[in-house]
Amino acid sequence: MVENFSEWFHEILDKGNIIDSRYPIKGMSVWLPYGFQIRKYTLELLKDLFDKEHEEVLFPLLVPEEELAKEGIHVKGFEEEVYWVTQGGNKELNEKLALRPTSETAIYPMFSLWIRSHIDLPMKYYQIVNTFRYETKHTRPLIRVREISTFKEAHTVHASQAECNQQVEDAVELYKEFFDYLGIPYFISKRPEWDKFPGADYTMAFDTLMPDGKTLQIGTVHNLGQTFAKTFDITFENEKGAHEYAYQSCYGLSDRVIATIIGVHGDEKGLVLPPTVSPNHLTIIPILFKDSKDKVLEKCMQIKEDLESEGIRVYIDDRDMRPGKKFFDWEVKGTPLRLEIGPKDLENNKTSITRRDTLEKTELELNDELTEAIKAMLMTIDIDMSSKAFEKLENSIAYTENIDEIDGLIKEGKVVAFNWDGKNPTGEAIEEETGYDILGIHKELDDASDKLCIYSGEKAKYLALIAKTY
Ligand code: PR8
Repeated sequence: MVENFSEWFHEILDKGNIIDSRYPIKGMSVWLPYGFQIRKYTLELLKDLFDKEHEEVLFPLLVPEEELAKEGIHVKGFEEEVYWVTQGGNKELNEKLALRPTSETAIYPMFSLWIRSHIDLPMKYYQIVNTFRYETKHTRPLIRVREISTFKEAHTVHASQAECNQQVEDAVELYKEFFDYLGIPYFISKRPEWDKFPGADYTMAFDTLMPDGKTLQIGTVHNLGQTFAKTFDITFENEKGAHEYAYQSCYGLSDRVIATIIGVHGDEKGLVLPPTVSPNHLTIIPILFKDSKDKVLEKCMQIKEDLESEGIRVYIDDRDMRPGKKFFDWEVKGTPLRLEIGPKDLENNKTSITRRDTLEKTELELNDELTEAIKAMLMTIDIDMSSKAFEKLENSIAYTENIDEIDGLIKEGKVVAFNWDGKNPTGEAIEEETGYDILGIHKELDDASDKLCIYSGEKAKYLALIAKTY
């Protein structure tokens, strides 16, 4: 799998019934039923987190050229990636309309109309929409797409810089919680100046490590300061009656979340889904013979009902196919638990259950304790999958004080931590010399630290990370 992650990934998307990327527009794919369910459960998790403090809204897909062009740095960052609508039927439009690459320029003119007083603040909205980016880098299903079909974007407005800074920290915590539910490990770093979101004061990014040793940016939180408020005239009357520009943050996740669930947890047999987002927690495979079929199916139904009453998602696979083929199919689809039950099991009052993550098979008694035993197994799977993934990520960090070692370490699949003076020219020179990307600042170094920058030899301010990135 590591040798050819890309091939493995495409095969899983197909065999796992996740998406079909043969749609005849580059960078755009079709969600298939099983994939759509994983997407649905992932969204439910995120919405539960968002709904505690945010409100959901829905903005139009099209943005007038005039609005998109307003924020100079922002538009510069996206100009090469915008799809334009220029015609309505046969008629040329008076004004070009952009397919949103992200929604700042759609949302903020409306914020300007809605926000009047400090009483209206903070305002915390989110939407789950598709966005379009004409990516020029090599496109890959879910990872780098031109239609981001599941863009989860939050936009907040605040009355003070301090509150806005706090929101950025809270959003980082919210994303941590989200990724923790999925057992997806991450590095959090403050992106270097040259890699921050166009128009932001600074960007905090989540990256994970994919099996091919490349890091993938899986979420970003941007502190926008007052830049957009000044451009879009988002002002409010403060408690003293004076008018001030508001402070803003925004943060986003994409289809990459699903790519990461697949990549981080999968193995050579296929998907390994965390119970939190698996369409079925348990798949029952009845071993059916003519004379005992009804009895076995009746038992399966009873187990299903018992488990469902406890919130466990159960699917009985009674398709007319060999059990071996079904085992294989559910291994590819990554169902966390597979339970087999046939006439002999009924006689012995036993059943066997297999964990997808470890492939371990256990015998369980068919009694009143079955539901509890399965619940406990699901919890264990959740914890084990997460610790395994986090451990792998932690072990992937290597530290060096010698710039010449970076290439070798990254080729071994490592993410490299190094000391940096924090200066832009030094950072850019390090990227140039090594050919890799600086993820950003991982930790600030203590003032008393005597560490020196790996490139300039001057006093280092930060421990930074560098990696081969997607
Ligand atoms: C914003 N505005 O837009 P961001 N394919 C898949 N995933 C992608 C792609 C792509 N082509 N491009 C970006 N992502 C802000 C925040 C509203 C919300 C993913 O931020 O441009 C990346 O994981 O940083 C990225 O972190 C996230 O979307 C948000 O995009």
